[in-house]
Amino acid sequence: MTDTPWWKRKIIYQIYPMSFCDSNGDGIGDLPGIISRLDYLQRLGVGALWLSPVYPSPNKDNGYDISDYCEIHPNYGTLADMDRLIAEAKKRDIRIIMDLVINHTSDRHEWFQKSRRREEPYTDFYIWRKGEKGKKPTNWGSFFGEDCWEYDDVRGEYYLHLFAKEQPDLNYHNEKVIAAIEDVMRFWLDRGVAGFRCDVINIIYKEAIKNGRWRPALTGCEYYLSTPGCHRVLHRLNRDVLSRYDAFTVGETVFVTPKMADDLVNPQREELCTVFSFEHMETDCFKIKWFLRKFKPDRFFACLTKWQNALPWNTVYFENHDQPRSVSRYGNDAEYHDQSAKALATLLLTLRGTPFLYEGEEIGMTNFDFPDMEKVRDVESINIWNMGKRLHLPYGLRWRMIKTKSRDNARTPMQWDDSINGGFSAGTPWLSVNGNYPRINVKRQEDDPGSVLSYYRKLIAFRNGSRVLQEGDFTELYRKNDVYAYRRACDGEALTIVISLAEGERKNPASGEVVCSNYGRETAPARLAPYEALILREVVRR
Ligand code: TEU
Ligand code: CA
Repeated sequence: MTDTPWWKRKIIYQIYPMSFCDSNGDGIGDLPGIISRLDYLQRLGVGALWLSPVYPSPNKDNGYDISDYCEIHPNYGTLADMDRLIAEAKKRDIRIIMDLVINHTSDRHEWFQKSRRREEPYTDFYIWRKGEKGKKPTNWGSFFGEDCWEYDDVRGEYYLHLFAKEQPDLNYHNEKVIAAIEDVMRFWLDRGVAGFRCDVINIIYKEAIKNGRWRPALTGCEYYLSTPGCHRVLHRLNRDVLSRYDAFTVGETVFVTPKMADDLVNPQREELCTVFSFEHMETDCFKIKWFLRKFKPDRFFACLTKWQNALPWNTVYFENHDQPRSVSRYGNDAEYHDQSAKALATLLLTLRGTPFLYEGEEIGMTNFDFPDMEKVRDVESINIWNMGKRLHLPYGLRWRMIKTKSRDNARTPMQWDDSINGGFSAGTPWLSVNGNYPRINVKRQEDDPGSVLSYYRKLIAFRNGSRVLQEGDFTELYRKNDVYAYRRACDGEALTIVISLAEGERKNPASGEVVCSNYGRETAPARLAPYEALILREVVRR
């Protein structure tokens, strides 16, 4: 037995509950639906499920606006369903990770309702400021393309919201807020969850915003990104709660540099276990996702190497509920759908770190096929669309932005089979199913040994039994344009991984005995085919 923690050995699968599986025909995925798919997930070989928020919420931001931290949204079921999910998953050796969204609550949360009426102890639970002479307290922007201060008539003050106006930010200068959040964490850990994915956790603590004394800022993030106060709060949550349950944490950390990330995960500091960095998600844009630029594999690979080298342990992910589908973004979802999905699978499962697989990625689900804004539901997309209109951006550009970057690309319902609505729901899905479901679905891929799904199963099974892939160190061997090769090694054993994201043939820079090939090869070729991926075994001589 090794003493390596489970989260370094296993793969984590993200479920977006609204879009995963609807058991009662109301068009919304739910907990009984997830339970009904546990056998599928076990067979896939994943070790934990991260559930995007399933708490009561007015769903202005699909659950990331929580109105009660210790209940289940009736759309998803009940606390009893949650207990059943935890127990049933456990039987299959699968852990459950909850989404902890504590930068903000919903404006419908009881804490906020009492805060606006100045009812103790909630008066200072949020960030309230007067603003001077009818001016907002600061000029910061919000993440969703609007102002970040909203005037509240009841209280006669502005409150800060870094996301939608229905998502007021909590005040971490207030000890009572920290204590209340600790109670929430204990509530779920006591029910048996294994840990938390911590939403935008590196921006929870805003340095003093003095009323009327603010200086204009570019975005405002200089006042709240990885502040010393944020580290203090995280250490506190770790010491008081997380460490006592040996809980796993992954922090979603926006705009994070390797140095900032290291400060959050360095075990000596006792804050978080891991973080999600964003830099490799910015290789097809100029810093802000809406400023599009062409995807270049070399930029992507260089970024992966940079992070692999910078941190002792990373998370590895190419998709989540906020990002476009990887096969459409980094692969070719038309001519080379299967090959590019498998090449990305190989990359995802062989880098050093905890791999996070997002629902549907394992069958190569693609970006949405909506013809216009009418079917788009995401608050961010709608805000950006309207902002683009105000700025007189041409229709074509605006639509291209939405089409390539809308979060709804990843939120279309899971494609289970070729029956109506892809087998997701017998009712009308809350968001349209992608029209390619008759071709791309679980059922069709299950029994096809050549499918993307079968490839994932095989590779996950291999990784689950491979100490080299789980724990081996990382060395970049080759990186040129669209070809990437690296070595993973430990205990005198080594694997070389070669990935091409090219549409044409390329020279193969590596050799060795073929362990895995997305072209079904038995020996390593001299030239790589389009989107070819290989895992090669070599013997390290000492
Ligand atoms: O996302 C944080 C975040 O930074 C997003 O603004 C992200 O940059 C954006 O979605 C990319 O388009 C988290 C959640 O993952 C997201 O779903 C929530 O909307 C957001 O926090 C607010 O809770
Ligand atoms: Ca339902």
